[in-house]
Amino acid sequence: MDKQQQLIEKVSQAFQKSFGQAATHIVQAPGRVNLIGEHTDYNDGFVLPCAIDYQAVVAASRRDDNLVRVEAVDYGYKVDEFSLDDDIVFSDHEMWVNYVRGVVKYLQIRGYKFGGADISISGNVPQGAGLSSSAALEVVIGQTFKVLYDLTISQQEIALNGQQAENEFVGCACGIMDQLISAEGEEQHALMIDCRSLETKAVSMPADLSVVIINSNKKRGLVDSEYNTRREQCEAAAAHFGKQKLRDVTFEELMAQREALDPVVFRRARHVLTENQRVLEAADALASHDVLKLGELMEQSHVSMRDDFEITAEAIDSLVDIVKVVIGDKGGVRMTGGGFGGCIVALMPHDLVDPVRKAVAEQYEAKTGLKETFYVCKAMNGAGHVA
Ligand code: GAF
Repeated sequence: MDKQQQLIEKVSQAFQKSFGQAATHIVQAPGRVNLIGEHTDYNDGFVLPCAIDYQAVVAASRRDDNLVRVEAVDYGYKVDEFSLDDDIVFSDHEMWVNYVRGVVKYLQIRGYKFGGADISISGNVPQGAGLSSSAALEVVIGQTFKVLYDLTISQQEIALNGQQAENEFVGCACGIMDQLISAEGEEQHALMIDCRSLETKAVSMPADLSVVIINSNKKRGLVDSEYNTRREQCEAAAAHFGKQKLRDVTFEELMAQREALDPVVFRRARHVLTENQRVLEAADALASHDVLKLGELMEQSHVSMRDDFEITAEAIDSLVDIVKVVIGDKGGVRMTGGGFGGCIVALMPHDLVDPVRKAVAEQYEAKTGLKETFYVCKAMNGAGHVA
């Protein structure tokens, strides 16, 4: 039984047991890995993520009343219950319920009309690893109400609604990348997303390359505060040029103002502007199967995150170095996600997966005292109705 099938079995059985009948709908939303384009989304820039075959899966049925009952299979089958007729409020006790409540609340605020639901949810997106388990949860809940009540909501609006829930209800100032790729991903493709227009371009993933994700298992401390500080520094850089977003500042303009800018703010802006350019080039390199170029761009991206944006960590840098030695110029490797720990992503020919696995197993723990987790992924479809 594959991973998705196992999740479907799990939520179907839990639903049957808790709600006394079979669920009418099974819905999934994936996590994501970002190939390149970090901290560019909230600067209205470009990103190149793909949805992965680790996902949140829901079993659900409509109810005749306005109650929403949500069972978290992975949190000891705890149930959250709220009414659509009441003000939906933040819970200080259980964090997971806020992603659900927030999504439902903003669907209502956006004017969608729907009734209650019974929902069992489970997932296998590693949590706190920078692979967007929260976005998968937000998107799967939006998608569930869409299919249960035939809502005329687009995939893009499901993503925007999830982001709004995270920004305004949960209180994390994330950009749109994670929710959008979870809602709109395409099998065997990465999506180049223009985070200003929200236009996407599917870029085929070369069939001869494996997508490897390695979790450093370095705890991501201070993520929210550091993330917000980076956002503020980017906004300060844009404001220096009288602009709202760094997307509207050219590299030449930035370089001309180097002395006038605070040196840290300058480096943050340099990361964002050069990273945007790398995303555009990486999308072309991926499409034309120019692995050498892709590898160079991923390496430059990592260096820029390490030195200019300062969001990597020693453990992450050493993981990247170990992998780079094995894959040489046959692929690419970099940290992926928000940073300060979490995962690296590597693209490599299939026959290098085992040598990379072996090198990391032999060297990473010895160097850092941490034990990695290794995933070989496939690019998969975004949120949808499974059965
Ligand atoms: C996190 C955020 F949620 C995204 O919006 C994005 O900014 C990313 O960090 C960094 O690229 O995943």
